[in-house]
Amino acid sequence: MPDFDVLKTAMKAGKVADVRKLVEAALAEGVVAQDILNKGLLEAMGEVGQRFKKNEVFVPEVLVAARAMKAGTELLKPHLIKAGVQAVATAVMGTVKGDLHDIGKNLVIMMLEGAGFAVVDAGVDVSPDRFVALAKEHNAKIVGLSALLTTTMPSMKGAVEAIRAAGLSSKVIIGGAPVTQAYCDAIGADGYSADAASAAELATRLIA
Ligand code: B1M
Repeated sequence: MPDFDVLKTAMKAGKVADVRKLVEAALAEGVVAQDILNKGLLEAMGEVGQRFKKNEVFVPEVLVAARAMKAGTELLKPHLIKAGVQAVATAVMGTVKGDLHDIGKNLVIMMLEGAGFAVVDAGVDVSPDRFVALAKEHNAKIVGLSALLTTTMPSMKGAVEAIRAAGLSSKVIIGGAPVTQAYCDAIGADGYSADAASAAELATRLIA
């Protein structure tokens, strides 16, 4: 039985080399890749997300933990594919048209991945049509829109309308510093969250 606490501690501290070594050792011991993912990496990311929400850790700590998680999941990926392990769902995530801010979007992606989603990163300056095309192509259950400028928020409305007009069943979630629940209600999006960890919880609730 591997010590998942040691792996979780290394991941939360962002120790990439240690995470790689521990994941490799667990695989060599015959531990199932999904257990390493669920009981080690995803649990650790969940704890980081909760602490981030409570302002106990900040963006740099989340970024280093996410980098360590990525190092671990890269080693697990071939084993998970072989075992036929599926992501909980696919999410398309991007920053809306005219907006180049991507730090918050990237944090949301990390938290979604930490919650078991396969995430298609649409990047920044993403038009409503592009969101529709990606959501269709990847059969996305969630489309996440981020905006940091009051001037780009209207593009969220455009994206929601385009997704509805295309007849897609994807749930649209929105966030970013100027975005509010009232704005979410006004444009008919499916959910708003104020931070990255809550965005992952919201997405999980919406696909349940
Ligand atoms: Co810009 N910028 N910026 N900027 N920038 C702001 C946003 C601003 C508030 C600064 C200010 O004036 N005080 C202001 C916006 C004013 C407004 O509209 N109300 C502003 C401006 C005006 C501009 C330019 C127009 C400046 C200019 O050129 N005159 C220009 C616009 C460029 C463009 O986008 N077209 C611009 C450019 C830039 C840089 C390129 C220099 C750089 C971006 C670098 C990058 O992202 N790669 C930048 C930065 C860094 C900022 C500040 C300083 C920091 C933003 C950030 O990354 N925060 C910002 C001022 C500030 O906030 N102090 C500012 C950290 C990040 C983790 O937070 O993105 O809010 P945030 O994400 C949070 C939540 O909002 C939430 O989760 C995250 C964490 O938990 N969240 C979601 C985000 N997306 C979500 C989606 C969800 C759910 C939650 O569901 C899908």
